[in-house]
Amino acid sequence: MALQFVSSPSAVSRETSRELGGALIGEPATGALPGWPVQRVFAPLLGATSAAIHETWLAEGPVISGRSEDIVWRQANGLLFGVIELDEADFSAMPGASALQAASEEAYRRIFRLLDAERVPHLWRVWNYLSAINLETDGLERYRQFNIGRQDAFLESSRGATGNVPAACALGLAGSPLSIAFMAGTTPAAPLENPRQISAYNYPAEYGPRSPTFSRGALVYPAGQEILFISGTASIVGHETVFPGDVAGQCREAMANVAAVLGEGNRLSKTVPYALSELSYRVYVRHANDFRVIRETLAPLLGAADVVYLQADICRHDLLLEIEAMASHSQEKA
Ligand code: 3EB
Repeated sequence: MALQFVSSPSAVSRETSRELGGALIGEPATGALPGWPVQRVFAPLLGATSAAIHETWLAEGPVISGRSEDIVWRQANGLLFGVIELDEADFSAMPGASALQAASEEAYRRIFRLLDAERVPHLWRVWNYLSAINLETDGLERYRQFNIGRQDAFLESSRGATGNVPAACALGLAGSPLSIAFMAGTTPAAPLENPRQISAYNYPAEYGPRSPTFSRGALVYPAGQEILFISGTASIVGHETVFPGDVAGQCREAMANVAAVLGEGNRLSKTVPYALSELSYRVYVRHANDFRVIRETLAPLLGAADVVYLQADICRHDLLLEIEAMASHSQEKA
Protein backbone atom coordinates (compact mmCIF):
# COMPACT_ATOMS: atom_id res chain seq x y z
CA MET A 1 0.00 0.00 0.00
CA ALA A 2 1.44 3.34 -1.06
CA LEU A 3 0.28 5.61 1.73
CA GLN A 4 -0.27 4.00 5.10
CA PHE A 5 -2.09 5.25 8.18
CA VAL A 6 -0.88 3.99 11.56
CA SER A 7 -2.21 4.69 15.03
CA SER A 8 -0.35 3.93 18.26
CA PRO A 9 -0.10 5.10 21.87
CA SER A 10 3.30 6.63 21.27
CA ALA A 11 5.24 8.15 18.41
CA VAL A 12 6.95 5.63 16.17
CA SER A 13 9.99 4.83 18.26
CA ARG A 14 12.57 5.44 15.58
CA GLU A 15 12.12 7.57 12.56
CA THR A 16 11.88 5.56 9.37
CA SER A 17 12.23 8.53 6.96
CA ARG A 18 8.80 7.61 5.59
CA GLU A 19 6.73 9.75 7.96
CA LEU A 20 4.72 12.31 6.06
CA GLY A 21 2.87 13.78 9.01
CA GLY A 22 0.15 13.12 11.52
CA ALA A 23 -1.63 14.05 14.69
CA LEU A 24 -1.05 13.74 18.39
CA ILE A 25 -4.37 13.47 20.17
CA GLY A 26 -4.69 13.75 23.93
CA GLU A 27 -2.86 15.38 26.72
CA PRO A 28 -0.46 18.12 25.66
CA ALA A 29 2.88 16.50 24.97
CA THR A 30 5.52 17.13 27.58
CA GLY A 31 8.34 15.46 25.70
CA ALA A 32 9.71 16.45 22.33
CA LEU A 33 7.43 16.10 19.33
CA PRO A 34 8.53 13.96 16.40
CA GLY A 35 10.42 15.62 13.57
CA TRP A 36 7.59 15.35 11.04
CA PRO A 37 4.59 17.70 10.85
CA VAL A 38 2.34 16.83 13.77
CA GLN A 39 -0.98 18.46 14.56
CA ARG A 40 -1.45 18.62 18.30
CA VAL A 41 -5.10 17.96 19.07
CA PHE A 42 -5.53 19.24 22.63
CA ALA A 43 -8.53 17.09 23.46
CA PRO A 44 -9.11 14.62 26.29
CA LEU A 45 -9.43 11.07 24.96
CA LEU A 46 -12.53 9.22 26.16
CA GLY A 47 -12.50 5.52 27.00
CA ALA A 48 -8.90 5.13 25.83
CA THR A 49 -6.26 3.01 27.51
CA SER A 50 -3.49 5.51 26.84
CA ALA A 51 -3.18 9.23 27.59
CA ALA A 52 -2.41 10.04 23.97
CA ILE A 53 -2.66 8.58 20.49
CA HIS A 54 -0.22 9.24 17.68
CA GLU A 55 -1.64 8.97 14.18
CA THR A 56 0.93 8.93 11.41
CA TRP A 57 0.79 8.84 7.63
CA LEU A 58 3.67 6.86 6.15
CA ALA A 59 4.70 7.41 2.55
CA GLU A 60 6.08 4.64 0.38
CA GLY A 61 9.51 6.15 0.00
CA PRO A 62 11.66 8.93 1.45
CA VAL A 63 10.04 12.28 1.99
CA ILE A 64 11.11 15.88 1.41
CA SER A 65 10.73 18.23 4.38
CA GLY A 66 10.15 21.95 4.37
CA ARG A 67 9.03 24.95 6.35
CA SER A 68 7.48 28.09 5.01
CA GLU A 69 5.59 30.90 6.74
CA ASP A 70 5.04 28.81 9.90
CA ILE A 71 3.82 25.79 7.93
CA VAL A 72 5.73 22.62 8.69
CA TRP A 73 5.30 20.25 5.76
CA ARG A 74 6.51 17.10 4.10
CA GLN A 75 5.85 15.67 0.71
CA ALA A 76 6.36 12.47 -1.23
CA ASN A 77 4.95 11.10 -4.44
CA GLY A 78 2.74 14.03 -5.36
CA LEU A 79 1.27 14.33 -1.89
CA LEU A 80 1.89 17.05 0.68
CA PHE A 81 0.94 17.05 4.37
CA GLY A 82 1.32 20.26 6.38
CA VAL A 83 0.46 21.80 9.72
CA ILE A 84 0.15 25.47 10.61
CA GLU A 85 -0.45 26.78 14.11
CA LEU A 86 -1.11 30.47 14.59
CA ASP A 87 -1.47 32.45 17.80
CA GLU A 88 -4.42 34.81 17.43
CA ALA A 89 -2.62 37.28 19.70
CA ASP A 90 -0.23 37.92 16.81
CA PHE A 91 -3.11 39.31 14.76
CA SER A 92 -5.01 42.51 15.30
CA ALA A 93 -8.71 43.03 15.00
CA MET A 94 -9.80 45.54 12.38
CA PRO A 95 -13.15 47.29 12.29
CA GLY A 96 -15.58 44.53 11.35
CA ALA A 97 -12.92 41.79 11.35
CA SER A 98 -11.77 39.95 14.47
CA ALA A 99 -8.22 38.74 15.12
CA LEU A 100 -9.50 35.16 14.60
CA GLN A 101 -10.92 36.08 11.22
CA ALA A 102 -7.61 37.68 10.23
CA ALA A 103 -5.61 34.68 11.49
CA SER A 104 -7.89 32.23 9.64
CA GLU A 105 -7.61 34.12 6.39
CA GLU A 106 -3.83 34.38 6.76
CA ALA A 107 -3.46 30.66 7.55
CA TYR A 108 -5.34 29.66 4.41
CA ARG A 109 -3.50 32.27 2.31
CA ARG A 110 -0.20 30.75 3.41
CA ILE A 111 -1.45 27.24 2.67
CA PHE A 112 -2.49 28.26 -0.85
CA ARG A 113 0.84 30.06 -1.45
CA LEU A 114 2.70 26.91 -0.40
CA LEU A 115 0.58 24.64 -2.59
CA ASP A 116 1.11 26.94 -5.58
CA ALA A 117 4.87 27.16 -4.96
CA GLU A 118 5.24 23.39 -4.54
CA ARG A 119 2.91 22.66 -7.46
CA VAL A 120 0.65 20.51 -5.35
CA PRO A 121 -2.45 22.58 -6.03
CA HIS A 122 -5.33 20.37 -4.95
CA LEU A 123 -6.39 20.68 -1.33
CA TRP A 124 -7.92 17.31 -0.40
CA ARG A 125 -8.63 17.30 3.33
CA VAL A 126 -8.33 19.90 6.10
CA TRP A 127 -8.50 19.51 9.91
CA ASN A 128 -9.38 22.84 11.61
CA TYR A 129 -9.16 23.40 15.38
CA LEU A 130 -9.61 26.57 17.40
CA SER A 131 -10.38 27.50 20.98
CA ALA A 132 -13.77 28.69 22.27
CA ILE A 133 -15.48 27.91 18.95
CA ASN A 134 -18.98 28.77 20.23
CA LEU A 135 -18.01 31.96 22.04
CA GLU A 136 -19.61 35.13 20.74
CA THR A 137 -17.32 38.16 20.59
CA ASP A 138 -18.41 41.49 19.17
CA GLY A 139 -21.76 39.97 18.24
CA LEU A 140 -20.48 37.04 16.16
CA GLU A 141 -19.71 33.44 17.17
CA ARG A 142 -16.06 32.57 16.69
CA TYR A 143 -16.85 29.68 14.31
CA ARG A 144 -18.62 32.22 12.11
CA GLN A 145 -15.61 34.55 12.29
CA PHE A 146 -13.42 31.65 11.18
CA ASN A 147 -15.79 30.98 8.28
CA ILE A 148 -15.39 34.54 6.97
CA GLY A 149 -11.59 34.37 6.99
CA ARG A 150 -11.54 30.90 5.43
CA GLN A 151 -13.96 31.82 2.64
CA ASP A 152 -12.12 35.06 1.86
CA ALA A 153 -8.87 33.15 1.40
CA PHE A 154 -10.51 30.65 -0.97
CA LEU A 155 -12.02 33.46 -3.05
CA GLU A 156 -8.78 35.44 -3.07
CA SER A 157 -6.83 32.42 -4.32
CA SER A 158 -9.31 32.09 -7.22
CA ARG A 159 -10.22 28.64 -5.99
CA GLY A 160 -13.89 29.38 -5.53
CA ALA A 161 -15.81 28.58 -2.37
CA THR A 162 -18.38 26.13 -3.70
CA GLY A 163 -18.32 22.76 -5.39
CA ASN A 164 -14.67 21.85 -5.61
CA VAL A 165 -13.73 22.43 -1.97
CA PRO A 166 -11.90 20.11 0.44
CA ALA A 167 -13.32 17.62 2.89
CA ALA A 168 -12.87 19.06 6.39
CA CYS A 169 -13.74 19.21 10.04
CA ALA A 170 -13.82 22.23 12.39
CA LEU A 171 -13.87 21.75 16.15
CA GLY A 172 -13.32 23.70 19.31
CA LEU A 173 -10.53 22.62 21.67
CA ALA A 174 -9.84 24.26 25.01
CA GLY A 175 -6.49 26.04 24.99
CA SER A 176 -5.71 25.31 21.34
CA PRO A 177 -4.09 27.78 19.00
CA LEU A 178 -5.68 28.12 15.57
CA SER A 179 -4.37 24.83 14.21
CA ILE A 180 -4.87 23.65 10.65
CA ALA A 181 -3.53 20.41 9.19
CA PHE A 182 -4.01 19.62 5.54
CA MET A 183 -3.35 17.04 2.88
CA ALA A 184 -2.97 18.14 -0.73
CA GLY A 185 -2.09 16.42 -3.96
CA THR A 186 -1.03 16.89 -7.56
CA THR A 187 -4.24 15.20 -8.71
CA PRO A 188 -7.75 16.60 -8.13
CA ALA A 189 -10.04 15.18 -5.48
CA ALA A 190 -13.55 14.06 -6.31
CA PRO A 191 -15.65 16.00 -3.78
CA LEU A 192 -18.66 14.25 -2.25
CA GLU A 193 -21.93 15.77 -1.07
CA ASN A 194 -24.71 14.28 1.03
CA PRO A 195 -28.12 13.94 -0.63
CA ARG A 196 -29.76 14.25 2.81
CA GLN A 197 -28.18 17.66 3.44
CA ILE A 198 -27.83 21.01 1.75
CA SER A 199 -24.19 21.53 0.83
CA ALA A 200 -22.50 23.43 3.65
CA TYR A 201 -21.25 26.04 1.19
CA ASN A 202 -24.92 26.78 0.43
CA TYR A 203 -26.11 27.06 4.04
CA PRO A 204 -28.53 29.98 4.49
CA ALA A 205 -27.46 33.18 6.29
CA GLU A 206 -29.02 32.09 9.61
CA TYR A 207 -25.80 30.09 10.21
CA GLY A 208 -23.55 33.10 9.71
CA PRO A 209 -22.69 35.80 7.20
CA ARG A 210 -20.51 33.40 5.18
CA SER A 211 -21.10 29.73 4.53
CA PRO A 212 -18.49 27.20 5.61
CA THR A 213 -16.12 26.15 2.82
CA PHE A 214 -15.99 22.36 2.83
CA SER A 215 -17.42 19.35 1.06
CA ARG A 216 -19.12 16.43 2.84
CA GLY A 217 -16.33 14.10 1.81
CA ALA A 218 -13.80 13.36 -0.89
CA LEU A 219 -12.21 10.57 -2.86
CA VAL A 220 -8.53 11.30 -3.34
CA TYR A 221 -5.87 9.52 -5.32
CA PRO A 222 -2.34 8.94 -4.03
CA ALA A 223 -0.43 6.79 -6.54
CA GLY A 224 -2.14 3.41 -6.98
CA GLN A 225 -4.60 4.16 -4.22
CA GLU A 226 -7.96 5.67 -3.40
CA ILE A 227 -8.75 7.22 -0.02
CA LEU A 228 -12.28 7.98 1.10
CA PHE A 229 -12.49 10.91 3.50
CA ILE A 230 -15.83 11.56 5.21
CA SER A 231 -15.86 15.09 6.65
CA GLY A 232 -17.03 15.92 10.14
CA THR A 233 -20.66 14.77 10.08
CA ALA A 234 -23.40 15.70 12.51
CA SER A 235 -27.12 15.36 13.16
CA ILE A 236 -28.18 17.77 10.43
CA VAL A 237 -30.87 17.14 7.83
CA GLY A 238 -31.28 19.75 5.09
CA HIS A 239 -29.57 22.55 6.97
CA GLU A 240 -31.27 22.06 10.34
CA THR A 241 -30.06 20.36 13.48
CA VAL A 242 -32.32 17.41 14.26
CA PHE A 243 -32.68 15.73 17.68
CA PRO A 244 -31.53 18.72 19.73
CA GLY A 245 -31.00 17.53 23.29
CA ASP A 246 -31.29 13.83 22.30
CA VAL A 247 -27.80 12.40 22.16
CA ALA A 248 -28.81 8.89 21.03
CA GLY A 249 -30.98 10.41 18.31
CA GLN A 250 -28.05 12.54 17.15
CA CYS A 251 -25.81 9.44 17.02
CA ARG A 252 -28.22 7.60 14.74
CA GLU A 253 -28.84 10.61 12.50
CA ALA A 254 -25.12 11.40 12.21
CA MET A 255 -24.47 7.77 11.21
CA ALA A 256 -27.28 7.93 8.65
CA ASN A 257 -25.39 10.90 7.20
CA VAL A 258 -22.06 9.06 7.29
CA ALA A 259 -23.76 6.17 5.46
CA ALA A 260 -25.19 8.58 2.88
CA VAL A 261 -21.76 10.11 2.15
CA LEU A 262 -20.28 6.60 2.00
CA GLY A 263 -22.99 5.76 -0.55
CA GLU A 264 -21.95 8.73 -2.68
CA GLY A 265 -18.34 7.60 -2.33
CA ASN A 266 -19.28 4.14 -3.54
CA ARG A 267 -21.15 5.58 -6.51
CA LEU A 268 -17.98 7.39 -7.66
CA SER A 269 -15.32 4.99 -6.39
CA LYS A 270 -12.88 3.31 -8.75
CA THR A 271 -12.39 0.41 -6.34
CA VAL A 272 -14.47 -2.19 -4.54
CA PRO A 273 -17.27 -0.73 -2.36
CA TYR A 274 -16.46 0.77 1.04
CA ALA A 275 -18.24 -0.64 4.10
CA LEU A 276 -19.04 1.28 7.30
CA SER A 277 -17.24 -1.40 9.32
CA GLU A 278 -13.88 -0.86 7.57
CA LEU A 279 -13.62 2.88 8.24
CA SER A 280 -11.39 4.51 10.87
CA TYR A 281 -13.50 6.92 12.90
CA ARG A 282 -12.87 9.98 15.03
CA VAL A 283 -15.90 10.82 17.20
CA TYR A 284 -16.00 14.26 18.83
CA VAL A 285 -18.15 14.35 21.97
CA ARG A 286 -19.28 17.73 23.32
CA HIS A 287 -20.09 16.58 26.86
CA ALA A 288 -17.83 13.89 28.33
CA ASN A 289 -20.88 12.75 30.35
CA ASP A 290 -22.55 11.63 27.10
CA PHE A 291 -19.66 9.34 26.17
CA ARG A 292 -21.18 6.08 27.45
CA VAL A 293 -24.50 6.63 25.69
CA ILE A 294 -22.71 7.61 22.50
CA ARG A 295 -20.44 4.57 22.57
CA GLU A 296 -23.35 2.22 23.27
CA THR A 297 -25.50 3.76 20.56
CA LEU A 298 -22.77 3.68 17.93
CA ALA A 299 -21.41 0.22 18.80
CA PRO A 300 -23.92 -1.80 16.73
CA LEU A 301 -23.59 0.67 13.83
CA LEU A 302 -19.78 0.62 13.70
CA GLY A 303 -19.08 -3.08 14.14
CA ALA A 304 -15.40 -3.80 14.71
CA ALA A 305 -14.24 -0.47 13.28
CA ASP A 306 -11.39 1.53 14.85
CA VAL A 307 -12.82 4.47 16.77
CA VAL A 308 -11.09 7.27 18.66
CA TYR A 309 -13.40 9.20 20.99
CA LEU A 310 -12.39 12.65 22.18
CA GLN A 311 -13.96 15.61 23.88
CA ALA A 312 -14.37 18.70 21.70
CA ASP A 313 -16.84 21.50 21.08
CA ILE A 314 -18.94 21.16 17.96
CA CYS A 315 -19.47 24.22 15.78
CA ARG A 316 -23.22 24.58 16.48
CA HIS A 317 -24.26 24.92 20.09
CA ASP A 318 -27.06 22.34 19.70
CA LEU A 319 -24.86 19.62 18.21
CA LEU A 320 -23.73 17.04 20.77
CA LEU A 321 -21.36 15.03 18.59
CA GLU A 322 -19.61 14.92 15.24
CA ILE A 323 -18.24 11.88 13.43
CA GLU A 324 -15.51 11.78 10.77
CA ALA A 325 -14.13 8.74 9.04
CA MET A 326 -11.79 7.48 6.36
CA ALA A 327 -10.63 4.34 4.60
CA SER A 328 -8.11 3.44 1.95
CA HIS A 329 -8.35 1.01 -0.97
CA SER A 330 -5.70 -0.15 -3.37
CA GLN A 331 -6.50 0.69 -6.98
CA GLU A 332 -4.71 -2.34 -8.31
CA LYS A 333 -7.12 -4.58 -10.09
CA ALA A 334 -6.76 -8.27 -9.39
C1 3EB B 1 -21.97 20.69 9.65
O1 3EB B 1 -22.32 19.72 8.97
C2 3EB B 1 -21.29 20.37 10.94
O2 3EB B 1 -16.56 24.16 8.99
O3 3EB B 1 -15.06 22.81 8.15
C3 3EB B 1 -18.57 19.69 9.79
C4 3EB B 1 -17.45 19.52 8.99
C5 3EB B 1 -18.89 20.94 10.28
C6 3EB B 1 -16.64 20.61 8.65
C7 3EB B 1 -16.13 23.02 8.74
C8 3EB B 1 -18.08 22.03 9.94
C9 3EB B 1 -16.97 21.87 9.14
O4 3EB B 1 -22.20 21.85 9.33
C10 3EB B 1 -20.05 21.16 11.16
